[in-house]
Amino acid sequence: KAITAMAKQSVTLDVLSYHASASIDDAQRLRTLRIPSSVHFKLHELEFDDIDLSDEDTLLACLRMFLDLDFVERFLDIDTLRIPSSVHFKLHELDFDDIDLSDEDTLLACLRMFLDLDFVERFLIEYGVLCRWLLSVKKNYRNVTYHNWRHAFNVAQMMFAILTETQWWKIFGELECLALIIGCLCHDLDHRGTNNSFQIKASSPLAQLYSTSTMEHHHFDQCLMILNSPGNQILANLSSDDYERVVKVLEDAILSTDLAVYFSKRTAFIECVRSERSVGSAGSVGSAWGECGERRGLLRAMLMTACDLAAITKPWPVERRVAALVAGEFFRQGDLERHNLNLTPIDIMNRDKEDELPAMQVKFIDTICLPIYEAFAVLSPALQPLLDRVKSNRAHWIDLANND
Ligand code: 5BB
Ligand code: ZN
Repeated sequence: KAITAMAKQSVTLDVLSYHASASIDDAQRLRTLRIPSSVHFKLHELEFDDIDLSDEDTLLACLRMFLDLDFVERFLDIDTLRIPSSVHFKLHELDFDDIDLSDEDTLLACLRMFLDLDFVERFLIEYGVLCRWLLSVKKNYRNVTYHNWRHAFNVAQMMFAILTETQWWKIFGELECLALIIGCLCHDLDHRGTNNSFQIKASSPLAQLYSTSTMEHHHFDQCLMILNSPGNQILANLSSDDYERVVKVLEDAILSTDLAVYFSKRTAFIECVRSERSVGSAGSVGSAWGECGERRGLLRAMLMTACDLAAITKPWPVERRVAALVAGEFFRQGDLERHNLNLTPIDIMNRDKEDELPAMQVKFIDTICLPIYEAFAVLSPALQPLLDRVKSNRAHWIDLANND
């Protein structure tokens, strides 16, 4: 018996001795390397040859496969990183551009917004939960050309900049500000790069579920789903009254990003702006906007649209770049309509009408953008630069429209 036991043990030891464990240092070094794309490594090619790859390359190529198959989360360590200041990220600036930020930077910048608006302390948000929630939100955006995580991040940054530069955060209070920032980050969750009318034409399951504001209802659903997921519950420590209030404001905010909702509220909003003149540059809570729940609701809805469309207020090189992304997504929907639905796409989604893009932007500015930024410039002098840049971009698009 004793001999059998000893034999067994030695077999076990023998087997174990063949397990080599990598050094922590090697793993740490691998972590710091940039992982080239699958195209760089030719990982998709059947006639792939490893001969030119170093051993380290083969490890990086394996990491690339895990990442591209969505098996791993790259940023699991963000809760251990130092968060640079809002000044470092230029988060207060209305002409902010995300182009030089890495994906990790965008996550850190979001953490910075939550910290600076005092949400973490005020609502007792567990830091690890906040980090996981942000990662989940980012992961639930798709790889479409415009309605992706970068768009959501830019919309949230614009909300942060407006709330802080106008001091309107004092009008809304922490609860509504929290709902607005969460709303911006979540407002296009799981966007497929196709609009509401496409869902209806394709009789997609989403259109069968929601006949109006189809995508926006879905974005809100996705938002609630993440907020309720284990380990992601950033609202867990709110009282049930506060929780319900945040979710209601959040629903309003996300549904307000439907252009149809914007048109239905705009007239009333502009009428309020005319009669009131000024929110008060210090955002005095005694003003009609602070005290009247209905007006505050209108202002929140218009803020969502102003932030959603803010690419049109950016310096010309940024606006030009983003407009190309919007056009790319529209054209892709047009292609889908042609090939999958056998329809002729409308001009804005028709690749053959690419030349008319500048004229379309002018129409977009005149009918949708100018009225809202004009009203905002009346409400706060701090927002005048938004209006000025819309006008200057309009002149650029007019130029392009005439030069062909
Ligand atoms: C906008 C409303 N849509 C239902 C039909 C098309 N119009 S549009 O004629 O004003 C128009 C807008 C036409 C072309 C456009 O882009 C061509 C590149 C745009 C446009 N839309 N241009 C932009 O720079 C941006 Br940003 C956008 C916004 C795209 C997202 C639409 C959802 C808005 C939710 C508030
Ligand atoms: Zn959007």
